Amino acid sequence: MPHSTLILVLNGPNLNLLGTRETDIYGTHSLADIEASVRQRAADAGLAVEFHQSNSEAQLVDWVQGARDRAAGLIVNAGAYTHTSVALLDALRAVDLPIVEVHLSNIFRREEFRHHSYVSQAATGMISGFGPQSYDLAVDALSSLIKNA
Ligand code: DHK
Repeated sequence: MPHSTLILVLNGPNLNLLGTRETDIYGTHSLADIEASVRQRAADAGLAVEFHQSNSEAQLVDWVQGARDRAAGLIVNAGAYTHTSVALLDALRAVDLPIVEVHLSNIFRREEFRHHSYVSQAATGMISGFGPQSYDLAVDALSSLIKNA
C-alpha cells in the first residue's frame, strides 16, 4: 500500500452538464450524484477523494501534474479531450501511478472519431459503457490496483 490513500477523479469538458445533456446517451444523473457515489465507495475502501471537473485542457493537465508524489492513483474521464489531447497524454505519462480511464457511454459503439483514445495510451485500463456505474467500477478497479501495488 503506498503512503498516500488519496485518489483524484478528473472530469473534462461538458461533464458539468450531466443530467441535462444528451440524456439518451449520458443518462439523468448529475455529476454531483456521481461524485456522492464515488465518495461513498472510496470511503468504504479506505480512500480519500479529490473530485474535479473542468472544461479547460490546461486545468486538467495541471491537476494531473499535481497528482505526482501526492496521490495513489487517478480516475480520468477526459470527455472529448480523450480523443484529441496529446498534452493530457503526456501529462498522464509523466505520472507513475495507476490510472483508470472511465466513460459513461461505450465509446466503441459511437462515432468512429470516439474510438481512438489518447488517454488509453497512458491508462492502466478502461471502463466504458456502464453509465454512472462506470465510476463506481473505476473506484473498485483503482482500489485493488493501489492495494496490490
Ligand atoms: C464523455 C464525453 O463528453 C465524450 O466526449 C466522450 C464520454 C465520451 C463519456 O462517455 O463519458 O466521447
